[in-house]
This record gives sequence, structure tokens and C-alpha cells, in this order.
Amino acid sequence: MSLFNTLAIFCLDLGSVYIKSKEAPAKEVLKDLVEMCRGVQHPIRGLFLRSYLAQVSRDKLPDIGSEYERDAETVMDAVEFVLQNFTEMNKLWVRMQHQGPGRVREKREKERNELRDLVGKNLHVLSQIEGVDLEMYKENVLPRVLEQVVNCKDELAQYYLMDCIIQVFPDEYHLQTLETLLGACPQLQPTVDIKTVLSRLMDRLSNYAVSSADVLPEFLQVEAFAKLSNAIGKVIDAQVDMPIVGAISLYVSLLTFTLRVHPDRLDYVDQVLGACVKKLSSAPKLEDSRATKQVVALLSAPLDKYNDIVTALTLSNYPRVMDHLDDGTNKVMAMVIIQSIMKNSTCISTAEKVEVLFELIKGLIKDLDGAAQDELDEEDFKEEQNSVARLIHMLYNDDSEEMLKIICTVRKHIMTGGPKRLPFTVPPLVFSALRLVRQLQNQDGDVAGEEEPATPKKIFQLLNQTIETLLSVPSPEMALRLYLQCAEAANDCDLEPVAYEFFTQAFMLYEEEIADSKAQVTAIHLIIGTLQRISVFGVENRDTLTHKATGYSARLLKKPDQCRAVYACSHLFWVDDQDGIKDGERVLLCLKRALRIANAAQQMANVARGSSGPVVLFVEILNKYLYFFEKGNTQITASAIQSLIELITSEMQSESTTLDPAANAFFASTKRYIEFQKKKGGAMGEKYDPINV
Ligand SMILES: *[C@@H]1O[C@H](CO)[C@@H](O)[C@H](O)[C@H]1NC(C)=O
Ligand SMILES: CC(=O)N[C@H]1CO[C@H](CO)[C@@H](O)[C@@H]1O
Ligand SMILES: CC(=O)N[C@H]1CO[C@H](CO)[C@@H](O)[C@@H]1O
Repeated sequence: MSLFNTLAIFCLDLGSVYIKSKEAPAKEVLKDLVEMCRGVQHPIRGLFLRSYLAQVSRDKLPDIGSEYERDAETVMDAVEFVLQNFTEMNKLWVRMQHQGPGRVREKREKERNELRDLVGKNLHVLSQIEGVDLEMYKENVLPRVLEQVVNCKDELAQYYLMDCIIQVFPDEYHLQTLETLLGACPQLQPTVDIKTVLSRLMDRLSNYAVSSADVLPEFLQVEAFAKLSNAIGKVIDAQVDMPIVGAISLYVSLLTFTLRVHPDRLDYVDQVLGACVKKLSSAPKLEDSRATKQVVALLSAPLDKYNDIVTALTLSNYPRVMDHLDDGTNKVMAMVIIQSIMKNSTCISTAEKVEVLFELIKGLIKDLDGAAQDELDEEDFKEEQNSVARLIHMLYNDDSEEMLKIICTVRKHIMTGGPKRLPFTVPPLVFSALRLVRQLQNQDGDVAGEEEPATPKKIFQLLNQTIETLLSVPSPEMALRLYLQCAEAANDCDLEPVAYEFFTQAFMLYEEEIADSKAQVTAIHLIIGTLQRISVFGVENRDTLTHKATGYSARLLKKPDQCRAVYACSHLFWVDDQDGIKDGERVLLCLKRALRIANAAQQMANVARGSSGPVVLFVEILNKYLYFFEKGNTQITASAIQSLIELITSEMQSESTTLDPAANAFFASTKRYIEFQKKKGGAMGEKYDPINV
């Protein structure tokens, strides 16, 4: 250290000892000390000296109640002293930036950064002086400090000092001086990172707001939201070069503040979104990815807060912000919305809200204009559409009229989705409508006074038209399944003609659209299963449909498939809980036909490979025999069962039969079952008695 500095520090130490001795008023001594420091023009030396001065004199500052207080000395002196010297130090600090040749800017900034706390310490000291009450802070301290901050016109100093002010003084002071503090913001250099400063201020204030219930009225009284909102608008206007991401981050901070401090004020939330729309509208479509991220944060915040999309749906500016997103981000946001609904199990219960919701997620519902279709990832697409499908189940109202409106609204939107989306979105819509049908089927009579009440008939008509759209996709297998679901529901509503129409359409699809043999097998079993459960058909309609079903079963491509479908048809003629449908003879005809097909399959296999065919088919048919035998179908006799068992036994022992462990096991357990029934005795035991295994 230079001789000069050593001397200066010695003088300062002397001064501080002098104050302690109370021989002269502290004020006078401090004054002299500061005067002495003023003589030092070298910035860094000056800074150090002043910092040292602040340190040694801190506990000697005249403060209210301090032991150095004299009549003549007021808190004002102390404040004045610190403020003065804050000003001087700041000037020196700023001057450093322009000092010395040949120094690179970054290096200087680095040095300055290291020294900044020497300047900031003054503000800290001010905040520690007990006598600095709100009144004094408001009237004197803050305006003077801000004046210095604004006038120094130094980017680094302005950013650092604003932040310092916010951090060192108490929250209630900020709240009560918001206008003054915020008023300085638009006057700062355009390059100052004001958004960080403001967001820290809002962070502090919102922490303060939630710290106790008592302070909220204070926020309302000083109109904190309006002031912050206003200041942010001014800053954005003043800093014309601020990138859009900066402006949006400011709105994100303001929104965070609003959601924390005034969660009940949706109008405030909407106002922030509206301001953001205004900013976004001034520029072409958002392309900056960081700005996009901020917009997503902005839109996600209300969802996270309210955990309830229904609230967000009431914000008129919400969809307008979304419109400014690029298509990809729009989709991401739509997914966030759906996830929020799923997470909270939120029920969207009016057609009006459904309309708004679908407008919000339209990026998932249809191809947006000009969207790049080709680069669509298959997996992502599926996930998106599955989400939409899940969403459809969350749209629900107990009131059937409103529910029908919801269904019509959803239908209107998903119909615009095009062939790739329909197979995902039509089924949930159909099941949602069928749920309504089930609900109406238990209500009796028409709803009085309604012009056009929701009736099952009307809904079936709508369903008919909806499922039809799958044919153009084409997705005939899906359409067939859905027609059958509708037929069953129509059955439960006692609407025979409707059920018959749906069946007719299912058969038409089967004949004309389903060509793949595996798909045919699945389809025919679905048809048989559904038809078996339907009770509404009169004899004639039923005959027509069962006739078709057995006919198509016998015409399947592969023998084993034929055989299984034909024996399944036996159930169409014998329905346990329907007295009208117990035609033992036709059951037997089906089973015999199945046996002939199994036989033919066996022979074909022998010719082709010199080995056995599927013996297991015989075992399966045997099980059908046993079923109807037990159900009391007199056409199925013990002797017929006996001969079938013998046939299978000889087939299995035949030399050409290759070992099929599964068939063997199946047969063995079937035989065990028969023995078990015999041993158990009773009526069933007697019935089984003549059969030997
Ligand atoms: C469905 O619509 C078609 C005409 O597109 C019609 O032929 C058929 O009868 C309708 N089905 C029902 C169940 O209304
Ligand atoms: C250098 C400097 O600003 N000195 C001031 C320190 O405080 C006294 C008392 O308020 C002023 O009179 C000095 O001008
Ligand atoms: C399941 C669940 O989290 N439900 C919440 C959804 O949001 C509403 C509104 O905020 C809450 O009331 C529910 O408890």
C-alpha cells in the first residue's frame, strides 16, 4: 500500500477514536473525514478509503438512541453523511469505467464488479439506520438514491444499484413507494436488464403478500397491480430495442405476481394476457424459441395455479395468446392443457366451454393452415390423438340436453380432423353418446316442455352418421365394431328396427369392405357374440341375421376358422336366458356341420403333409356337446358324446397323428371333468352315468 493510503487510514482511525472519545460532535468529525477523502482523486484508492471510512464510522454514526447522539445531531446527519458518501463512491466507481488507456472493456467491467459491494455497502448502512423510517425513506432517501442511479447513466451501476435497493430495504417500504421506484425504471439506460430487476421486485412483493393475511389490503390500497402493470408497459415502450423475449418475461413475472397476490382476480390475469397479445401482435409470428418458451410459461401459469382448465376457459385473451404460437408449440400447449384436465380429472360440463376448449386445442384437432404435414412423427401423432380421445371422456354433463349439445359440439370439431384422426376420435365420441343413450333408456317418457328432447332415436341417427365417416378413412373394421355396439344399445332401448339397421350395416361392411381373412375371423365372432346377446328381434329378423351369420361362418377361408365359427353359431339357437330361443335341433345341426368341417380339415392335412390335422378341433366340439347336454338340449345324447370321445381317442392313437400336447391335455381334462360329474352324483351325475371315458 502506498504511503499515502497508510497515512489516510491512520487519519481515519484517529478520527474514529476521536468520535469515541466524544470530545467533539461526531457529525463534525465525520464531516472532516469525508472532506479528507474527497482529496483523493484516484478512483480505486478513493474507493478503498471511503469503504474503510464507512466501515470504521458505521458504529459511530449518530442514530436515534445511539450513545453518540447529541442534541445537535440528528438522524438526518447520519443519513446525509452516508448519502453523500454513497454519491461520491458511486461517482468514483462509474469513473473507473472510463479510466486508463489500453484497457479492454470486459476487463474493466470485471474489476468493477469486484468493487461493487463497496458502493452497495452504503445502501446497506442506510437500511440499518434505525431512524430511517418509511417517511424519511419516502421523502428523502429513495428520491436521492434514485436520482444518483438515474443520473450516473452507467449500465452496470444502474442494474446493480436498483437490485441493491430492492434487496436491502424492507418490503413495506417498496410497497409504499412503488410509484417512485417504478418511475425510475423507464429512465434507465436501454441496455439495463430491467426485467430481472423488476421480476426480483415482484418476487419480493409476492412473498411479502403471502407472508401474512394482514398485508393484502395494503396491496389493494396502493393499487400495486395497476402500478406494476403500468410500469412494465412504460419500460417496454421506452426500451424499443428490448427483444420480444424480454417483454414476455416481464409479463410472465407480472402474471406470477398476480396469481400469487390476487388469485381471485381473473380480470387481472386476463389483463396481463391481453397486454402480451398486444405486444405479440406488433411483431410477425413468433419465431424466437426462447420467447416461445416464455409464452408457454405464461399460458401454463394459470393452469398450474388453478389446476382447473375451466377457469382458464373464461380468460378471453388466453386463446388469443395461443394464436401467436407456431404450430408445433401450439400443439405442445394443447397437450399441456389436456394433461392439466386429466391430472385434475376436471369435468368440462357445458357445450359452451367445450367450444372454447376445442378452439384452444385446435392444433391437435385438425391440420392447421400451412402446417407441414410430412414431418409428422408417427409416435407423437398417436400420442396426441390418444390424448384427444381421453379428453373426450372428460366432457360430461348429467343433464341429457346439455350432454347432447356437448356431443354435437365435439362431433362438429372432430369431423374436421381428416382421415388420420377419425379412427382415434370417433370411437370415444361414439361411446360417450352411447353412455347418454344408456342414461336415457332408464328414463321414462318424454321430457315435458322441451322442443326437441334428447331421445335415443335421435342419438342413434347421429351415431349412424358419425360412424359412417370411418368408411371413407377407410376403417371398416372399426366401423363394424361400433355398429355392433350401437345395435346392442338399441336392443337395450327396445328399438328393434334401429338394431336391425345397425346389424344390416355391419353385415354390409363384412361383405364389401373386410377382405383380410384374419379380420374376417375377428369380425364374424364379434357379429355372432353380439347377435347372441340381442333379444329384441322378432323371429323373422332373427332368422335372417342368424342365417347370414352361419352362412358367412362356413365360408371363411381356413377350415379351422370355419369350424370354430360354425360351432360358435350354435349359441345363436340356444340362449340360456331367453325361453323363445331354444332350438335344439339347429344347435345339433351346427355342431354336426362343425364336425364335418373338422373332419375335412383332418383329411386335408393328411393329404398335404401325411400328418394329422387339428385334433384339437374335435375336443373343442366335444366341449360344446357337453355344454348343451348339461343345458338340457335333448338333441344332444349321451351316446353321441360317447362316440365323439371314441373318435377322438382313436384319432389320437392313430399312427399319422403327430403329438399335440395341448390337445392331449385338453382332452384329458375334459375326460376328468366327465368323471368328476359322474362321481359327484345327483341329477347331473345320473345324466353322465352312461358315458364311459
Ligand atoms: C344409417 O344411415 C344410412 C344411410 O346413410 C341408412 O341407410 C341406415 O338405415 C341408417 N341406419 C340407422 C340405424 O339409422
Ligand atoms: C465528500 C462528501 O460528499 N462529503 C460530504 C460528507 O458529508 C458532509 C455532511 O453532510 C458534507 O458536508 C460533505 O460535503
Ligand atoms: C382431483 C383434483 O385435483 N381436483 C381439483 C381440481 O381443481 C379444482 C379447482 O381448483 C379443485 O377444487 C379440485 O379439488
